[in-house]
Amino acid sequence: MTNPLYDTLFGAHAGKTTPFLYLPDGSMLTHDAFLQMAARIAHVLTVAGLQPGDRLAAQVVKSPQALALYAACTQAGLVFLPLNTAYTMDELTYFIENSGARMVVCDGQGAEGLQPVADANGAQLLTLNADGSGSLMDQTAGQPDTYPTVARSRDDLAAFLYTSGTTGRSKGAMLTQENLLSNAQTLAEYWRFDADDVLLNALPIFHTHGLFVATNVTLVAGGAMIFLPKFDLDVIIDKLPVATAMMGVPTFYTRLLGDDRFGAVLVRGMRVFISGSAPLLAETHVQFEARTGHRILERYGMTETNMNTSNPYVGERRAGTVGFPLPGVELKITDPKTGADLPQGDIGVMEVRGPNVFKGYWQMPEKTAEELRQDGFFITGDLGRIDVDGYVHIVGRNKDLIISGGYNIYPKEVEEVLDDQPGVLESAVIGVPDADFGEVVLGVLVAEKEATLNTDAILAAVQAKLARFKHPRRLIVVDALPRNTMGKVQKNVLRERYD
Ligand code: MCA
Ligand code: AMP
Repeated sequence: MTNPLYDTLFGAHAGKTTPFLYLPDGSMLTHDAFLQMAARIAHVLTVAGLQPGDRLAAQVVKSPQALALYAACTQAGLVFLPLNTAYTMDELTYFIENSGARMVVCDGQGAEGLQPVADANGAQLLTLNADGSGSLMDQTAGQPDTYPTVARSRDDLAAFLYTSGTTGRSKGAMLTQENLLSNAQTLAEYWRFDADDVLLNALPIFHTHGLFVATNVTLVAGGAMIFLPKFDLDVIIDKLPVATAMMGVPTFYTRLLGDDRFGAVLVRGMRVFISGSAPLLAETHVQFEARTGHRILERYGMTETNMNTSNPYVGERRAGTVGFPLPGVELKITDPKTGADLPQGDIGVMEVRGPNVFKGYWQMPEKTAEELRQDGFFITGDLGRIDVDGYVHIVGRNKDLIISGGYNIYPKEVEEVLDDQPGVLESAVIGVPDADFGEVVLGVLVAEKEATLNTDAILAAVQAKLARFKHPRRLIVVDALPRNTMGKVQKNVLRERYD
């Protein structure tokens, strides 16, 4: 194979007039029409002078064209860097600078703001709007609808995904062709995907879940997707009867359960519902089965590793667990302090090794060394245990992380912005339970002596800096933060207090 990822996901479907994308307006795009669109985009990128290995940063609304941009990057040997559409200019500036992207593709509305950032970094800028218009697609006019696929090896980089950390700035997780391909093939087989599947995909395609799990698995199997720009309950209810599979974060499933129209009749044609990115409450699992007769299949993954474990397709899908390590993936539980292996049943840090584990963080060798051991085990920072039957249970986190509606928020990043505001002495950011998002962000502030804090002004300042999903839903001013004898802020005490 000249380009394993492209050849398997995309090239294998050349010439097929089978459905690939069912779109909200009722239209359908075949595999072949999609590949032709991708080839034309690949020509535009090549004409622009991009070379294999160059990074292309894309902050675009989910659309067939946006997905074809991913296919085009794969075919042209470029490293695809998708970015959350909620990111602010501050956040984007960092990602573009840090990645050394040579091309930025963004919505027309954001172009004016991003052009100077692109210029300052020597990157070109093209636009792609939600409706598929913009300078990128304008330039595809007249381009050939086939493209000579650029040769790549399994070890070459295919994508960068930025992930925040408990300290410092976001890190670019470098994912190889092998990481993405091996995982997609394993999952397609494990979850029994085939060419007859129609996957309801309402997830964003700028993160692992919607792109490297939902989309890649469908592509490996040669199936189709109902490709929705976002989770809209009415649209999902309308489309469920023609789908065979769905993937979502727990919020998708709790929202469905909150609607009386949702029940067994609607999902008669469904084969499997898969959940991940955040803990699915055992209660949701039980309610879902009672309502539909389906047991949700929960799996566990990370940006750095793609998917690590999954409940079985055949066999018991155990509520409150994330199932077994996937074929080819090793998972062990270690002592958080010493790194030593712990006996079966003990709680410790989960470490994983396999072809799915990333290559390291872009230009951050120290951070890579802290989390990726020499022997190939990646320290996930999730706390878990393995029960007597081999099921993995995630029991908590050894990292300060909030997961809200499937999006990760590192408190440190929000605290840094809060601490910078006038009159703020210090802050602590925690996640508090929320019926819809699982957790939402809460900020606790301490004022400097004699200062009176204007929480509205502080929230407005946060807005300019951070994506909406990271904003505290509430700010509380206290006299002092609870600390232990070592002086460390006791976030557990705050969580109990504001539960
Ligand atoms: C939207 N808002 C949020 C979130 N989403 N706030 C906190 N957390 C969120 N996740 C904001 C909106 O901007 C809006 O702000 C307000 O909350 C209400 O929005 P709403 O209309 O209810 O939200 P929505 O547009 O319906 O979106 C909710 C959603 C969406 C459908 C749950 O967030 C979503 O698709 N999440 C999936 C994320 C995902 O794919 N994660 C996978 C990462 P305002 O007040 O201004 O109106 S990959 C991963 O984690 C690993 C690898 C894995 O294992 O998969
Ligand atoms: P990210 O770094 O955005 O890819 O998020 C990865 C994190 O999401 C993991 O380290 C876990 O903490 C969490 N996660 C993913 N899937 C699950 C799951 N099924 N149950 C609990 N947590 C999960």
